Amino acid sequence: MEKTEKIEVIEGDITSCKTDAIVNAANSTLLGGGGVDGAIHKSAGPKLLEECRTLQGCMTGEAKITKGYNLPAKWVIHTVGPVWHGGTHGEPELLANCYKNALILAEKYGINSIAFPAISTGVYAYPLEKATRIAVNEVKRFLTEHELPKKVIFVCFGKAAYHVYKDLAEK
Ligand code: AR6
Repeated sequence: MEKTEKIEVIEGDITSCKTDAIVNAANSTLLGGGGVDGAIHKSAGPKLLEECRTLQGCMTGEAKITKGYNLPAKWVIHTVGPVWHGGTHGEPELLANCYKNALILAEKYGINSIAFPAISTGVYAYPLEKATRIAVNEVKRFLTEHELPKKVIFVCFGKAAYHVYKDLAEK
């Protein structure tokens, strides 16, 4: 399969994705927060927080995996995106690491399908188009070099993000 066929862009709420795994844009405590993190914890139920408490946090750019509990997804891969400080503080490399490390974990767990939110583009203020270019490049690169995951879905929260992703992912 061509790598572009393995990528899909949809508009929606990641908590309803029926992929094997969904990715959470968490903070370094892994103990919940607002945005997509809050939505994932709310849908997964309190057992997710209980498991997260055992993980001892996560560094920016790294990723950790938990079960999905009440979510349709079997797994949640938590990653911590960089806070945008103008782009000269290692933000692009750290954001690329989020995608790469989440995909490495997915492959390790035999995950066929995975859904990503637009990591760092909410509370962490990473400019959407810059972040999307990194997301798309990292995912395409990984899919070219690895068998798993077989399918990656970019879940966009709102029309604006959807159009940016569509434009860049289909290039
Ligand atoms: N489904 C898909 N995407 C969503 C959803 C959803 N249900 N809700 C929001 N988004 P953010 P960050 C989009 O702020 O910038 C948390 O408090 C949103 O529109 O969730 O990485 C954490 O605990 C945006 O495009 O994450 C951290 O403290 C994208 O998800 C901090 O926010 C990411 O926005 C992380 O900030």
